[in-house]
Amino acid sequence: MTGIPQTHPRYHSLIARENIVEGVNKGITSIQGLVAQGRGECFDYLLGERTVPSALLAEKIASAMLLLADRPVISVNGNTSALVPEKMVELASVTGASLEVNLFHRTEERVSRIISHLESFGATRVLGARGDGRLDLEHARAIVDQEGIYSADVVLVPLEDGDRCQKLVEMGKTVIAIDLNPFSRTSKTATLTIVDNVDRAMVNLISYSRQLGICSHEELEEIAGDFDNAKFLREAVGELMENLKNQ
Ligand code: PTJ
Repeated sequence: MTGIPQTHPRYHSLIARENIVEGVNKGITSIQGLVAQGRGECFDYLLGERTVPSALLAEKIASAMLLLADRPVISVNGNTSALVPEKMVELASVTGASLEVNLFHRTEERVSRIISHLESFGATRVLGARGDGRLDLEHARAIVDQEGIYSADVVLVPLEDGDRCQKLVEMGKTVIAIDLNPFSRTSKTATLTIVDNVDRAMVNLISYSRQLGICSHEELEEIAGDFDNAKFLREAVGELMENLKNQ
């Protein structure tokens, strides 16, 4: 790992890069994951590398949705397991969600490495190795666990591909996406999209889930009840354009 001083103005971004590269070296992140991270970095730069107000509100709503769910699942891929392993384990614990490894570039070896990696951060049970359920898709993201994503009512999908997001929505599930690209098919298809860096989004989701943990069912329903995903996306694009104009 390259020694990055904490005083470096681009410290967080550079550490994320180091973590992704380390993920590839450990065999948990795909090589393609490096490209995906680069695209994310670009959108983050354009958004000013901050959580915009509409994303913060989406994070609050998403936390209420996870707390309200009967069978919430957090979908884990090679990028998120390198970037935010500890935070995903914590969010699962705070919300009572299951963690399930689901990969686009799936190999059984990578699934089992990611499971061990999450366990090293305190996860007690990570789904995804069984793969006894199928979504109607022609790529490996179709392979899911019956007791996990297949039967989930709410699925959190950070850094997703549009196909599976659409399929999960068609199956009647509530899909919460985290995607820095407000133009992506995933962002447009999800029930609720958080246009934020997964690293910042996870911190806010954990914090809101802790705060809202004391709320009644009715109070949570009020928070999660009324939103317009297209408006959140328009607001993210507006922030991006404003940022560009002010350069
Ligand atoms: O580990 P696997 O095999 O499941 O593969 C995972 C990747 C991410 C490689 C795969 O799902 C993929 O190719 O994803 P895409 O289609 O590149 O989509 C990833 C989306 O996440 C893009 O819209 C990026 O802008 C966005 N993104 C990338 N990095 C971040 C991000 N969003 C939030 N935080 C990030 N750090």
